[in-house]
Amino acid sequence: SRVTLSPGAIVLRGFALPDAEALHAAIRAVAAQAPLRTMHTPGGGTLSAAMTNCGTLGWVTDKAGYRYTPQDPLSHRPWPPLPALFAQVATSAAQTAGFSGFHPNACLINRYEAGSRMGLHQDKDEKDFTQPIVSVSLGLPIHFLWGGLTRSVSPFSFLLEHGDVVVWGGKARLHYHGVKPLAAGQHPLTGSCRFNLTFRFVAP
Ligand code: MD3
Ligand code: FE
Repeated sequence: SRVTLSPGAIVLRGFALPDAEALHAAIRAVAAQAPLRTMHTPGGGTLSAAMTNCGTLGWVTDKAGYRYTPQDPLSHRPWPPLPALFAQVATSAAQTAGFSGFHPNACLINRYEAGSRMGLHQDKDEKDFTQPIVSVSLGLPIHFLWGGLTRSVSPFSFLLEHGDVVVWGGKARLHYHGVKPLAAGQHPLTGSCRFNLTFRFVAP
């Protein structure tokens, strides 16, 4: 099904289900080259989701701040290339949601374990906000929080499940969002975790 969450935010329920096993295998292959790791915020906090990247640019945070880098700071090597399947799924989801010509160059992989969460934030490190963001959920379900263009708008919660893809463009691109702590569980494909793939076009 194709549901509009708010103008510009289109939920494609189950869109990635046919590719879920292959996507999971590709995540493992990327993580074998660029391990999932815990990152730190400039303020001294620690993110509870483990992260890695593929594509020409990867999102990182540490004492120096949030940014996109061409190299993995752990290995000083380029991030692994975007698997062909990742690009296909992201481009076809964007097209289905009405955004043709989306060609992401960055994919952030988030791994949530029981208790991992992500506080309300905006994605604004990309510089180019004309392109949508595509997110793919795999594994355990999580309650996603969808706010407004300012922090003062109370978010509402929405369940994101295995195989769901959401395309966030236009007005939705700069909305505050986050996820509630992951509830413990077991998923046949991913075990005790949830993976989220976030595809972006980041201006070089
Ligand atoms: C709405 N990730 O990595 S996915 C992130 O579940 C992030 O891992 C969450 O927020 C996760 O930045 C949420 C859905 C999502 C991703 C990016 C967005 C929603 C978005 C960008 C703009 C608006
Ligand atoms: Fe985000």
